[in-house]
Amino acid sequence: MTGSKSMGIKEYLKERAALVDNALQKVFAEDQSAEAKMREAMSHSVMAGGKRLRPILCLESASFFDADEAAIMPAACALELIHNYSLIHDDLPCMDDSDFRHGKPSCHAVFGKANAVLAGDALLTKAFELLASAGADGQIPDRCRIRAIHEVAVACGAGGLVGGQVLDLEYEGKEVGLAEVEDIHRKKTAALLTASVKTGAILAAAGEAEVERLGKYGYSIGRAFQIADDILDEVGDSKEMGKPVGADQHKATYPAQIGLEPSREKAREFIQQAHTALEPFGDKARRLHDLADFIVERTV
Ligand code: GRG
Repeated sequence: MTGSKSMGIKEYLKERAALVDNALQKVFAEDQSAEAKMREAMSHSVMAGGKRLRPILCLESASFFDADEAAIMPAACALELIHNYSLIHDDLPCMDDSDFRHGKPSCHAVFGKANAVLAGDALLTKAFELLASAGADGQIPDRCRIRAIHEVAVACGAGGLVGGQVLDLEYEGKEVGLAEVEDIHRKKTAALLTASVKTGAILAAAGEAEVERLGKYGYSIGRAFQIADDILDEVGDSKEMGKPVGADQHKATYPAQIGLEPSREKAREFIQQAHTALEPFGDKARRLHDLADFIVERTV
């Protein structure tokens, strides 16, 4: 569980990310049936770094309902594997064509394109294996696990993450409006972040109204997160971020639509909505409040 309550958000995120890293290492170490090269390609990408925001959100929302963290952890890891599958595929030459991710050569640059496609496929599949195993020894009711699997599947599919990527590629270099940009953001980014927050609550057997409220929080931070990401692509430091900046110049982005300062204002509006969604949870939501603020203030 989280250490000192006085810890700042950056220390908290570092501590939680280390905990998730540990669990992810175990996932790969224990998967003896995985073909050796695939395991190497999968862990190369997943263990290369990253903020681990999706698992941290999942664990944090589960903690509102006194869930056993060990039972939730496989689901938290699953969300990070899905995120990494999407990054591996996004970096492929047929998509965003990027040779670097998290300051290291991307998966296809090391293992080749075909293995990178397969490593992404295997991570997505492994994620659902982990989700199906979370608390399956009786700690989590089957109905909660099935609902969580459904929630994540919908968020990842053609109406969510994959759909967002399709639009992102389709609109590249085209004149589109703000509505199209918002559609990309909802699907490509907010869907998985929303599902991450909801999954923790669902597995912890939270009530419907609480799940929905946390979903609103996840959606709002997801929208703010992608606007912040668009802004960082214009003004961020590529060394600090571990990936090239300016890569979105031909993309449909918020700053391209409305300019930098109005984009910052819009992100702050979403963060305010996130804070409002958390109000009924009182003190126990402190970390999620801090996380929301971190999302618009981050530099990586
Ligand atoms: C290929 C199905 C498929 C989807 C690709 C993830 C993605 C969709 C594209 C990558 C580029 C991008 C801007 C995605 C939006 C989501 C996002 C901002 C991802 C980066 O998330 P962070 O900052 O990642 O949480 P790390 O792991 O670096 O902390």
